[in-house]
Amino acid sequence: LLHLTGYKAATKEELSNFRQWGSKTAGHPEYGHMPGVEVTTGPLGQGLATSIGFAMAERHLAAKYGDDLVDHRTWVVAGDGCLMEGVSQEAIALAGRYKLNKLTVLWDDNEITIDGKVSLSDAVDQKARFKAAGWAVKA
Ligand SMILES: Cc1ncc(C[n+]2csc(CCOP(=O)(O)OP(=O)(O)O)c2C)c(N)n1
Ligand SMILES: [Mg+2]
Repeated sequence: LLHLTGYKAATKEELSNFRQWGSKTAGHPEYGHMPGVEVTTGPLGQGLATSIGFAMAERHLAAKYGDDLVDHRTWVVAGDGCLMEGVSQEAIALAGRYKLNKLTVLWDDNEITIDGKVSLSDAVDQKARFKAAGWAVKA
């Protein structure tokens, strides 16, 4: 995605070095090595929870300093595994409670995780979960 959205450091060469020692395309990227990687994560679900913190901070700063100074959106690309982690439920509920409508989660519903098909271990209706927490859901 960084390559496709024009980040110059995310070259094709770096993509073919995915998960190689010393490359900028680590399996678990860390903040400070590649432009566009904005947090160090690793544990599934933590990135989603952090994004809700980003969106809360945006609303807080806009309320304090005005929309003409602070007015941006927060975008998340979340995988099946991110949504399978318990921490995602708390984060989703909090975002719904505060109506963080400048936060958008794109769910990569590719039905696969590291273990194989998602259906091996999970049959949750993810869209219903978000709806239940007060989110606008588009399929
Ligand atoms: C809390 C936690 N448990 C386990 C892992 C190990 N792990 C890394 S990727 C992955 C599966 C990811 O699947 P998905 O989110 O659907 O991503 P996809 O492979 O479809 O891109 C797992 C279980 C992890 N990173 N964090
Ligand atoms: Mg997946």
